[in-house]
Amino acid sequence: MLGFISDIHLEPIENNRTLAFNNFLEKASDRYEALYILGDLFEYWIGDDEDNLTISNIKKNLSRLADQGVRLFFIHGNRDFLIGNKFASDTNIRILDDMHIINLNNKKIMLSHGDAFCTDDTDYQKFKNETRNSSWIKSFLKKPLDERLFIADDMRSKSKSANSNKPENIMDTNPKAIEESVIKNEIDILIHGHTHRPEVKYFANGSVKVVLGSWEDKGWVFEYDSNHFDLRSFVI
Ligand SMILES: [Mn+2]
Repeated sequence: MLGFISDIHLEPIENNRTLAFNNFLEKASDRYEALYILGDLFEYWIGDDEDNLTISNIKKNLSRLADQGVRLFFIHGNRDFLIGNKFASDTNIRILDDMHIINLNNKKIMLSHGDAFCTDDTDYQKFKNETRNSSWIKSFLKKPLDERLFIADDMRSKSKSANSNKPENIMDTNPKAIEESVIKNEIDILIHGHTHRPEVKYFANGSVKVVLGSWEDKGWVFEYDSNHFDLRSFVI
């Protein structure tokens, strides 16, 4: 069985989410042959050189899972888009591009964090463009850790106050953008996170959109194997 999760938003504190997620990883090899993490595993990521107890525990548990034979994949979220090659090699996770397509039992499954579909939020898309180019990333990663932490905190509080003034539907995915992508690529199942609005939606042509939930009061995982799928939630 394959497991798909996103939006765990781990912080450097021991809260329910960190406990529940470490617990999930400890048991994951019983259930999954592959685990796909579709972004925002961490609440923020300022570079692979940062270390704290949350990060080291997650790394340890991910690499143990890989040792147990579970294949691990990651797609960047908007919060942890700076996760890089060192994190990937420390944990044996493979980083995939956004909109990666997997072919499974004659089904095409497209994976995304989901923010690329939020095309109505033009301020956010502008910000994303500015921060996802190699020169911005290079100059950010050159700064000392404490300065990067300060910038990340500042970005988070600015985005929080900007988002509180935006109408809800602006921050949701644009249905047209989703449908176009599904139809153009002949996708059977699109799986994404980001919006924190979990749902399974069927399109007229039989394609399915799965939106993963964020780990707050509940944890969420989409489970898929050849003859069934299920968007599962569990109390944490
Ligand atoms: Mn997100």
